[in-house]
Amino acid sequence: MQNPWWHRAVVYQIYPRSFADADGDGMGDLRGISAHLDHLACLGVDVIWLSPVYPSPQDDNGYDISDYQDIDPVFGDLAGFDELLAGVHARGMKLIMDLVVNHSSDEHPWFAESRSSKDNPKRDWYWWRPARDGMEPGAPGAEPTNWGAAFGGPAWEYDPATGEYYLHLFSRKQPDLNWENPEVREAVYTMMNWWLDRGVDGFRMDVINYISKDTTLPDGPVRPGIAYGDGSASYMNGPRIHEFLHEMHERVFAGRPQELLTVGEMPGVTIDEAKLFTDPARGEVDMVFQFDHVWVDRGADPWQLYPLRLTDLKAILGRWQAGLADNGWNSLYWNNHDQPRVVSRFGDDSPQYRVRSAQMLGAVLHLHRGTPYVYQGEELGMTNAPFATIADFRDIEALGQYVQAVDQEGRSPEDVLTVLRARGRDNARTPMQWDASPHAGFTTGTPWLAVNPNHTQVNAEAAVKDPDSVYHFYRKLIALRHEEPAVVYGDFTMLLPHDERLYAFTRTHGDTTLLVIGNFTGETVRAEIDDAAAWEAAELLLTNAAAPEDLVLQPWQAVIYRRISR
Ligand code: TEU
Repeated sequence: MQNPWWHRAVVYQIYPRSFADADGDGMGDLRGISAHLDHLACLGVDVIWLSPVYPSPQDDNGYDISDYQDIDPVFGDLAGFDELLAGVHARGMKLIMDLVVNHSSDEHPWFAESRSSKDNPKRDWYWWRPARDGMEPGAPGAEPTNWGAAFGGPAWEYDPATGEYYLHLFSRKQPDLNWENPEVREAVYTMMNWWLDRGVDGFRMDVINYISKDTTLPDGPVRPGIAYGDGSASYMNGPRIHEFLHEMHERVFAGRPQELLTVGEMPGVTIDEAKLFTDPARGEVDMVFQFDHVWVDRGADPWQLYPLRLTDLKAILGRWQAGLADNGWNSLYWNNHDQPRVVSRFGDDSPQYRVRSAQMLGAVLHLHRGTPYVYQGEELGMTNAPFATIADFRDIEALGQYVQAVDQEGRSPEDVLTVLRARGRDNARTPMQWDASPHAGFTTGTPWLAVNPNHTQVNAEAAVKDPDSVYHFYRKLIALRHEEPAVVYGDFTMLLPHDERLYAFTRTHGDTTLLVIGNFTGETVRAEIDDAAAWEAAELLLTNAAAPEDLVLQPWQAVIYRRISR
């Protein structure tokens, strides 16, 4: 277990609904993915993570699963899945599935049984509770706790059939599974083993640090201006979380001969917790997705935009690098299907600097220690979308939060829209831009979410032809990780922690040291670092503009130097 293969790997996330539509219904599908595997093989990624493709009412775009062991007809069928898996393996890549087991769909047969009566054997597979003491079931405010749900409204839904409430931390169509019940855990492990036996190479585990809850379910604190309490202290990294993940590891992963990958998505995970989750000796998960750096520009008021402070971003990522330096492992990401596009968020998506700032952001991320994740379209420098009104959004989170903020909390629709435009998840979900044709080569039909009009400029066909594109720069970053051990194993040292303009660090492995500097501004900036002269004379491995003189970086330039000491 000294140096697992995934230390050297780069993962590419596909959001199937928005990747490629082979049958013209306006939604991506498995055959569409199969047709584009060479795009990924040429990029050089090692692993594909597939967001959910299971049967689902699609309330939360597939994160509400009604059958864990099949494929939604919208995406294809199991035969098409096996074909895709074979195509991935034939190209020397691996494929990991999304595991969504904090909750199921309310249309899953388990939940149908559970809600059918109080004495159904599966009643206890979900979190059922009576109304608050002394209150009329179903009356306003009678919910068992004051918690709000992630997508607006209360976290409890009243079910008149049995007069009780069920817990849903996300939408009312995503009831939380009760992991206290050993039958639930058993059913999940059986399902996971079924997929591994089919040949998949691991799992990305959705909000997996929410599965253990404080069973007393206390009320949470209420922030000013917010309609509901925050229950997260009762379910983020709950009391039995390490026990459950270790049990899962034993029952599913331990002793399998394949090279597998597990990554736990963990909003609110701390460095100390992550050390435990990713300590190989504990047998829990290989790595976690932490959220600190994507919450860097959030503040006290959820409906206000806070600008990026580069010093904060560096402090956060620097702490994670240091925290997992000796044991455990980081995952590295700017983007996924829940985050706005990074070039619009931390870079400059204007025509002048879009390509260069996207490349700089890629260089800074990929040169950290950890396993980088590329989200579809990031390798093209895809940008946020020009949403005009709330009617342009499709995401249940955007729509639900809009209603709560405007109708219940009295926010101005314009303020809420301003934040949704900048931060909304649909920014990541506009269709993949393959070419300059009317729907960007994504579909011959009507796309479920409008294609970004900039696809006439920003698309894969153009990027692959242009040696200076974001695509080819990402290809070089990925190749560099595969070739240079210092990228994988080098010790990380942050430089210039107080500088608001430059992100600079070194990576040292044996006698090799890499220097990485990214200019996070539209101005030329000189890097004031120790032994600048020596670095100036060192080998420039990669940059996205002319080689600097005197370490003066052009707007949004990134440089990666290498020195070998003898
Ligand atoms: O997301 C978990 C999560 O915490 C989200 O609430 C996310 O942080 C937020 O939407 C950002 O604005 C996972 C999935 O990635 C997401 O797509 C699902 O909607 C969610 O779980 C429920 O399954």
